[in-house]
Amino acid sequence: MKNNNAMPDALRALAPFVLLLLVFSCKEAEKAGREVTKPARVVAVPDFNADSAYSFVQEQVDFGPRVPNTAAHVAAGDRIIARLEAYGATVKTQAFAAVTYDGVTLQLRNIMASFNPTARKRLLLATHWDTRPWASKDKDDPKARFDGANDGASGVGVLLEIARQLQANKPAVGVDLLFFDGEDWGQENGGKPESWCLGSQYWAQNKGNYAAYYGILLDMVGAKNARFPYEGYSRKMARKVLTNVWTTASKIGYGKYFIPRKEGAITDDHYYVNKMAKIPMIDVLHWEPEAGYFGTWHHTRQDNMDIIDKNTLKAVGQTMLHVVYYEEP
Ligand code: AHN
Ligand code: ZN
Repeated sequence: MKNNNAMPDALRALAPFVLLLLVFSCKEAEKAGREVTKPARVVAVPDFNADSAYSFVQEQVDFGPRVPNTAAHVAAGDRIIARLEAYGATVKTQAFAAVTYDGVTLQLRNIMASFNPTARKRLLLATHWDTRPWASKDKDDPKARFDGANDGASGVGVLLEIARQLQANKPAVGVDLLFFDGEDWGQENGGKPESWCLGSQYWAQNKGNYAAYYGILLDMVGAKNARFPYEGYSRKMARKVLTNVWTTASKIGYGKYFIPRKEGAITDDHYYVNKMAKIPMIDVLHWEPEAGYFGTWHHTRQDNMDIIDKNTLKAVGQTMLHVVYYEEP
């Protein structure tokens, strides 16, 4: 019979032994505790552009303080919506009125941008976009307006740059970016915690059938030498999310920012998303206990572009992209 097989007869005779040897070495590897089954999943993660994020922070600040019921607030909100639409998101605006602890009725808007809107498994990234109406911790002028470059604009800048990246590279999961309004008109010094976070409280009670696998809140994520600890509610209500984000940050070289230190609980937008909307959400929150919880610039006129550092924006933004693109559908 003519041999039309590419494999020479001698090799063919050896084949069963080669197979045996393979099976044997796999068994040996297994015994030795080596991984023989699943190779590590490798995913291409887009490069977060900190210059771009910085320009979005600057753009928000340039509108002036985004204090509810002012023209700057309306214009800055319109710009967020316009950018999200330009990046191909499905944008929904939730307009509502809310009364502050000191009796002012505010016209507010929560803004939600959906990417990959038909995907069942969804991640929710959030921040607040309003500015506190007074620099209440400013020694010289506690009634003054202030820029809110970190407190407000930094989270907006990071999320808008993430939006730009989401348009360029479709992620495996759905991603929703949520911009809360009315976070910062709250009562300081042991006042009512519910006086803060008016936008997230409204959203959590009026979100319809919206659901997400988990969420991450960004609050004051642009200051030089920022440190983000394990915030108390995040630990209690979304521990697995916290572990995933902090492990990811340290794996890609940002462990200096995302520090493994337990700190107390802060009533922030994530609290209402956890409690009322039942979505596990952590808070990536700037913390400086030596400076009295938040930084010395917090709720003062020092919260301006001078304290914003592109390295911090990069650390936060790149960690978020890594978490998003590594999530399996
Ligand atoms: C409290 O101070 C209790 N919550 C508000 C957190 C905050 C204010 N984040 C930014 N500004
Ligand atoms: Zn604030």
